[in-house]
Amino acid sequence: DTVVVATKNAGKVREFAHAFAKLGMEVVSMFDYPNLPDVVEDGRTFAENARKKAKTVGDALGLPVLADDSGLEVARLQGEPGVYSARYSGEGATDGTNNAKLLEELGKLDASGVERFQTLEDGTELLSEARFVCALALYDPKDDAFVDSEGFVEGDIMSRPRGEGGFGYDPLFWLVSHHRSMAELTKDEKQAISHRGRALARLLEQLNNRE
Ligand code: ITT
Repeated sequence: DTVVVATKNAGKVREFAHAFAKLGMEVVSMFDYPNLPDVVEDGRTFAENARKKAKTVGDALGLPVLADDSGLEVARLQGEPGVYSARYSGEGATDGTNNAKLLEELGKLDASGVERFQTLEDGTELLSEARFVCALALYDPKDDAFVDSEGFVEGDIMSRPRGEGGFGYDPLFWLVSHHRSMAELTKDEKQAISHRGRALARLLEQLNNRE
């Protein structure tokens, strides 16, 4: 069995491939369908954007499609970068430039005299509470119907990166529960607690309840 995931993000592809392999399913992504129309992600919410991506690709392929819209909401930045997480540092953004931008923005706050709220034993400072959000939409063009789900994980933004795993903002995302950054977790550990892992579990639950 094959699941089409409407994403061009290699980190997401790895995580979905890992999760679906446990269910005996393979993942194909937009890397396998390079000629599909680009999706304009102009929704105001993660859920809206996830539906948009799933529908655009699902209608183009005539197949059921799963889409993921996700991002980081930082408390002391009033929820930024939010739905703009992928492009936080502008055109040509990479994980590296986005992480640098995040530390720059939090650094501006510190300069205005706001105290950092915690320091780890290695000297890393925790700069703000934050959460990752993931909205999933499964779209079936046959009946023009969606199944939606959402997942969240709470953590703190670190003053410097730690770990080589995951992608995106993971090296700056501290998990009190694990006393490690998200990038220091194994794939299974990340799937068990992450916004994406939780959203996927809820989506599968809904699908199972329908049968
Ligand atoms: P697609 O739209 O092609 O799926 P994208 O990277 O543009 O890929 P989003 O618009 O959903 O996807 O942006 C999500 C961004 O949020 C992503 O680029 C990361 O910067 C961040 N992000 C999402 N999930 C993450 C995770 O598990 N760990 C770290 N950062 C994550």
